[in-house]
Amino acid sequence: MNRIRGKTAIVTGATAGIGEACARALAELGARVVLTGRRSDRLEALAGEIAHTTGTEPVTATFDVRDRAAVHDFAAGLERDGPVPDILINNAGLARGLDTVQEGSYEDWDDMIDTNIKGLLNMMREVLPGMIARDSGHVVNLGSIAGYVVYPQGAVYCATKFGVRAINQGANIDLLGTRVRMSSVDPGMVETEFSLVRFRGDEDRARTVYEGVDPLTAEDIADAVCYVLNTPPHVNVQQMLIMPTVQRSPYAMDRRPVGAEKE
Ligand code: NDP
Ligand code: 8X3
Repeated sequence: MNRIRGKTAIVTGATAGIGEACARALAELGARVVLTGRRSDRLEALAGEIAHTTGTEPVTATFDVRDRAAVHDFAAGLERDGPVPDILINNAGLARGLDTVQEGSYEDWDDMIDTNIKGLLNMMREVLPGMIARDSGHVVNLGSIAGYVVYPQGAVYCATKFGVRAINQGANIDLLGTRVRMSSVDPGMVETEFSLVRFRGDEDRARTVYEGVDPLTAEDIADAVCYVLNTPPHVNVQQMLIMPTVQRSPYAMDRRPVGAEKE
């Protein structure tokens, strides 16, 4: 059964990786997607592709989730003029650097905390009231294994994902008495632009993260997000942890010589 067809789904961070894959998967299931991110050229290209392949009519909106006024204008515009959102995929996020706390960069900390925690909250704060008023809606937050286990030089990124898990739990309690659902999909290693962003465009360093392993793909996570969204209205998957088979924890990775990772 397809419970996604005909719904309107906002996807933050739709210009790359998991968000882009979620947007494609949701549109293929017949959702109208509202694509958001900061890179408008990528949003327009994806909207054109989705319109062509699915016959749906994507909407695009270029803004930074850290910009509260922009998030407010975006959400208020949808409530006023449509399409009114049924689904929010709260995905925009990033890691910056790998550093000890004693040597970390204030700029990197601000990027991560302001995007992954405050940006995610900004979206919830602006989108949830309409869902609550309609007594219907579903928010899917992108957490991480980094929200369960801290790894060396990852304290601040991990703190943001521990924060996402706390916000997801707390907001679920706050939503008691409504029929608005809230889920967290929490992946281990997914090969996207994530490491390229973490290492500020250093392609060689980013590549080594995925060398000799068979990581998750953005499409694997989009599948999980669609599963969570497609459950019946009385089911609320509150959290889902998904790891690559070769990664049982940030500390347990089956890394093989390059070329030997696939069966
Ligand atoms: P990508 O770098 O491939 O995509 C990140 C997306 O977030 C981009 O579309 C980017 O768009 C958007 N984004 C970043 N900052 C902002 C901002 N300030 N305002 C609006 N959009 C923003 O990474 P992933 O797809 O891998 O990451 C998506 C989510 O999944 C993140 O929350 C990440 O923490 C989480 N995650 C990733 C894992 C991985 O191993 N890759 C594992 C577990 C969780 P633009 O730059 O155009 O604004
Ligand atoms: C991204 C996965 O392990 O790099 O959240 O933190 S990890």
